[in-house]
Amino acid sequence: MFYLCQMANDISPWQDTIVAIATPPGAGALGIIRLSGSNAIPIINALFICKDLAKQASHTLHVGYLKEGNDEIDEVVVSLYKNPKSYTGEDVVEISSHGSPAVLEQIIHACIHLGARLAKAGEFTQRAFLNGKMDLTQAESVADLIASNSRAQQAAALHNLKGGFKKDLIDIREQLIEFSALMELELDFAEEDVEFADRTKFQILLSNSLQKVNELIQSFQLGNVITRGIKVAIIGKPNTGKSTLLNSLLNEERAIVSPIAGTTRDTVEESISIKGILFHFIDTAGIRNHTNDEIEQFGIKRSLEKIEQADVVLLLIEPAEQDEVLEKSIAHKNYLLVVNKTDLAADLKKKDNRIYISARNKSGIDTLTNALYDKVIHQEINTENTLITNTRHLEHLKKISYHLEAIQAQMNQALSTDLIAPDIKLCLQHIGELTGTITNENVLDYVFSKFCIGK
Ligand SMILES: Nc1nc2c(ncn2[C@@H]2O[C@H](COP(=O)(O)OP(=O)(O)OP(=O)(O)O)[C@@H](O)[C@H]2O)c(=O)[nH]1
Ligand SMILES: [Mg+2]
Repeated sequence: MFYLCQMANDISPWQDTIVAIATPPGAGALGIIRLSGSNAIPIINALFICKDLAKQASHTLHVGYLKEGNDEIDEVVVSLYKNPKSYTGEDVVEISSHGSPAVLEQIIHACIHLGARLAKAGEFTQRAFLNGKMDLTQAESVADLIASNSRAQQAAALHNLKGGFKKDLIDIREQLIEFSALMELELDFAEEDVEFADRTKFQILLSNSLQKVNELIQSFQLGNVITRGIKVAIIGKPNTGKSTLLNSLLNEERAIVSPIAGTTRDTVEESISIKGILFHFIDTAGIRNHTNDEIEQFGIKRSLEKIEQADVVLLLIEPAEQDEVLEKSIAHKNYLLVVNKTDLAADLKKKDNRIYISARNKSGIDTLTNALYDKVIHQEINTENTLITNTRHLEHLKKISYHLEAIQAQMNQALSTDLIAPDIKLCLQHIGELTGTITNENVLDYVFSKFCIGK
């Protein structure tokens, strides 16, 4: 056992062997433990009693028993991935055991006794990045994909995992390098007093890059909405059917409904996915001017706060009613006027810009959710394009855009090319920081701290 620890001390810090449970905490049908590093195979081999795993080919599965000393641990399946063809680029072993926390813990302890150490959050992916298996944008997308809880978020993360954003950055970088090459050419001839009158090629390269960068910056608006989800406050006077609407949207009896005005006291929040986007609905206490009930007053105060926090407000009214006071109070917000209880109004004269539903009978709910979606999503979501969802990316892109504009301004003033060089260098530096070719420990700590253990 000792020689394994000894070996671990002799190698560089990111080559020591790490181990972690890759499946979520709690009991499950299966649990997966992952090992990565130069001792991954010797460690599993010391525990696996059925065959010599060191002699097995990469990308093979092996069924057998794990045993530490005289203690049998479990019957498992071991997957072997030999470097460099593995997730991290190192030797990787995945142990699928029965998903008992006790079994998983025993395997982890056995691996640690044999010289492995517990992995830090994101350390497997960090190694994949450091070993050149992926660039930093792809590594970040792994965490995004794991955290995604809507179809749109998942699609945006998967696009980047497949290298979508990376490719955009490579294209921009290539254009800038071509631009620099043209510039150098001009500089080389400068002493000979040759004037490069035609700078159209420069302009095209520059405006293409700038357009692409600005498109990416603009995509953050949608990307951010997709990541955060959309907060929708359901408001109205007491008894208009707000809680009934929440229940209809969720298809379950989540909030208490009653004919007594002032039923909802505290806000109730639940999320649903509409066309792949997550909407967070907030059922609020009905708002009325005169109530002596102290708890109801608190509820009303909270409703008013929720209105301010919401991205969209649904104002519920009854068919025979206007609610000019409340409508005025939300005029500064993005809102929809919703007429509920249409089942009670026989010959209703429908007005434009209102949505008619019966929350109790679940009619008009699709029209409402479609209108809600259109209210916040103004463009077609195209999974072929990169969506910027990450503020680290946004900040670098804004700086690239700034320097590209500076270059453009200098070109327009026909300034000498050597004045432009520093801005190009800065653009390339920001691209390098995005992809991770230029990086430092702080950036890596920031990026990988967002991961879960075992990934
Ligand atoms: N006929 C009819 N009744 C409805 C409809 N929606 C809700 N109601 C009834 O209206 C009453 C009030 O509904 P709630 O959902 O509790 O109303 P609320 O707006 O949450 O009320 P507060 O929480 O008191 O502000 C209940 O008796 C519901 O069954 C509807 O579409 N049609
Ligand atoms: Mg209610």
